[in-house]
Amino acid sequence: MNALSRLAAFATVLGLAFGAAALAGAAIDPTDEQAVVAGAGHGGAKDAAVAVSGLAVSEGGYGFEIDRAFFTAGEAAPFTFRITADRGRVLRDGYELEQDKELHLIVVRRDTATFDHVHPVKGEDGTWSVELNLREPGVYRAYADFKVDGKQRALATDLFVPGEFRPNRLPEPEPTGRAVPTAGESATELDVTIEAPALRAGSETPLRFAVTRDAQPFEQLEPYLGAKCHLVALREGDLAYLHAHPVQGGSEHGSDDGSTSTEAHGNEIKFAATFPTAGRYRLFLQFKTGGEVRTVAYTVEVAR
Ligand SMILES: [Cu+2]
Repeated sequence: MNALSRLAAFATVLGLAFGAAALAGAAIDPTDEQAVVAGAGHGGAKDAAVAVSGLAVSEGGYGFEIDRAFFTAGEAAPFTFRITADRGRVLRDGYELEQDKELHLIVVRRDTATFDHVHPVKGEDGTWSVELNLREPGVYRAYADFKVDGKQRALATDLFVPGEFRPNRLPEPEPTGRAVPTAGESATELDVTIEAPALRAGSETPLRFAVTRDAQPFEQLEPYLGAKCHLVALREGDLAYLHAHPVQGGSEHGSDDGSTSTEAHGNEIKFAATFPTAGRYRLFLQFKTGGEVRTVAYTVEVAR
């Protein structure tokens, strides 16, 4: 772990919280290793209820209406859907940008063996469309992650790919993962080590990731979705959803926004995470290098 502490890198500090655990107005010192999200209502109160999201197709007056739930394994096909608001009115406007996008679509097979993160295009009538290619048979969870009225929401539904489903077991926790290119083949093998000491339910904990190539710090990280990286965590059992919200220290004062000068080139990525309950979670970290998005997956264990 000394290697980690030696990495002199400014890092984008992000807050990770389930749905309603708003991070607005958070104050972060990006140079503080113990940086936590202040003013977010956690206050170190372990028993504070943390709302979860990603469990419902309709919530808080908003709905996720899909045009198809069945796909053929390995065949790219259009996926269209709408977000509805009060009394079924299709929501066309009012989406707030979150990590540079009005809506993020995450599709994960229910055993968490696959992970896709795409950005559908919105038509004038409010219909979102994107091409999906679900490669293997199984049941998938699709999350529409968007922000309206200042509140982050993740509505979710199941998608089905007929065929012989061979579910994978959730991998055991491992500190280092291989960063796999999302598309195409890359000759550069990158490893990403997670340092997540003493994760406890309901308490905010720093998570640190360090990117290396051949055991040397790898610093050629490019901005991805307006931040240094993107992180999603799913709870084992019900696939409740956490989406990382970048919390960029001092940006209001014109200092580091995580995407300029030397600050963007450190090989370390930091988050502050609050997991609502004890148990295992699957984390999907994404970052960009050489114009290519890479995904690393981890299993973490959260104690009571
Ligand atoms: Cu996205």
